[in-house]
Amino acid sequence: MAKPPKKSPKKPAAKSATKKAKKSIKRVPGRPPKNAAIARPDTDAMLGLYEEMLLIRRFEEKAGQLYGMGMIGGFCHLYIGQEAIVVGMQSIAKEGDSVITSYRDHGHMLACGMSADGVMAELTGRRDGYSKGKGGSMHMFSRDKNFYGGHGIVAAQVPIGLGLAFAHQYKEDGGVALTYFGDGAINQGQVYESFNMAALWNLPLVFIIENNQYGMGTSVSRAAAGRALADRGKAYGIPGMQVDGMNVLTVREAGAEAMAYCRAGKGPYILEMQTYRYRGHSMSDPAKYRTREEVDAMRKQRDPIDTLRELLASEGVENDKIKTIDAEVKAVVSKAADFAQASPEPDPAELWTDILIEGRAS
Ligand SMILES: Cc1ncc(C[n+]2csc(CCOP(=O)(O)OP(=O)(O)O)c2C)c(N)n1
Ligand SMILES: [Mg+2]
Repeated sequence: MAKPPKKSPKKPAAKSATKKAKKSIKRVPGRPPKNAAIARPDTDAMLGLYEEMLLIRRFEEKAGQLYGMGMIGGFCHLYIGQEAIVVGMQSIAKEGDSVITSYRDHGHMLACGMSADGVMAELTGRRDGYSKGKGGSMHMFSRDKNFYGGHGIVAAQVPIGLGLAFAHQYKEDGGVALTYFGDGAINQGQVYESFNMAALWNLPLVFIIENNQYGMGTSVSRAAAGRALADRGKAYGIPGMQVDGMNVLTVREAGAEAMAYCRAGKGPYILEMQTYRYRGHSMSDPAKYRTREEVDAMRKQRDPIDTLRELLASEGVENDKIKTIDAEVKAVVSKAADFAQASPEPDPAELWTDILIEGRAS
C-alpha cells in the first residue's frame, strides 16, 4: 500500500498520540537526562509492530483454546494484554542481545524470532517442539535466537540474566542482557543481589519489570512497599524509569534510552513497564480477586493493539491493509496449531536424553 500523503489532515492527531506517549514516560527524580531518543517508526515499521503484537495475541488465544480442549497439559500462563512490552523492546534490541524471562514467556519467544510452529508444538508436548516436547510452556530455549528461557521459579531468571550480562561484558561483544520479570518477583532478595553486582561491575543489563498489577491473586499495592518499582535500584545508583507499557512507542523510547545507557558502559538500568494482564494468572485461575469492570476498562481504553491500530488509521493507513495483516496472522497461528497436532509425541527413549552432559567436567 502507498504511504499516506505527507500533508494528511489527520497527521496532527498522530503527532499528539506520540506526544502523549512521550508524556507517559515518568522520570524518577535525579536520573540522567534523556540522551537516547529514537526516531518515531515510519508507517511500514509501525505496521510491523502491529503484526508482531497481533501474532502474540492470536497465538495466545489459540493456546488458550487448545488448553481448554485438553491438548496442552501442565501450566500455561498467557501474555494477553502485555504484548507492547516485549514487541517494543525487541524491536530496538540488536542482534546478539540476550533475553531471559519468567514462565509468561510465549510472547518473548515469538518476539525473539522463534517459530510459532515450534513453540506451539512444545506447548502441546510434541516431538517438533523446541524442547522436543519434554519442556512445555515454561521450559523452552533457543541459543540461536539468544533466548535463555522460560523460568518457572519466580525471580530465578534475574541472577541468570546477570550472568548473561557478565558474559557480554567479558566477551566484549557489545550485547545487552534484557532481563524480564514481574512485580511479584521484585521483592525477592536475589533481585537486589543482582542489582548490587550489576551496578558494581557496570554490567550491560536492562532489568525490565513487567508490572501487570498482580502477582497471582495479590495486587501490587498489597505486596510491594513504597511507590515506584523503578526506584528500587536507587540505593545502588541504578537509574530507573516508569513507562506506559500499554503503548509500544513509549516502550521503544524508554528501551532505547536504557539500552544506549548500557551500551555506553554506564552499567544497568531499570524499566518499570506499567501494564495489565487480561487473563487469569494461569489457565486455572478464575481471577476472582478483581472485578470484570476493571478488566473491561483496561481492554477498552488502553489496549496496546487497538491503540496502534487507531494511530495507523489516523495516519491514513487503509482498513484493507490492516485486514490483510489480520488474516495473515490468523493463518500463521492456525498453521502452527495444525503443525503441533500433526507432530508425533516424543519417543519414550527421549526420557533418558538431555538430562546430563557427560564428559565435560575437565
Ligand atoms: C520462588 C517461587 N515462589 C512462589 C512461586 C509461585 N508463583 C508462581 S507465579 C507467582 C506470582 C508472580 O507474579 P509476578 O512476578 O508479578 O509475575 P506475573 O505472573 O504477574 O507475570 C508465584 C507466587 C514460584 N513459582 N516460585
Ligand atoms: Mg505480576
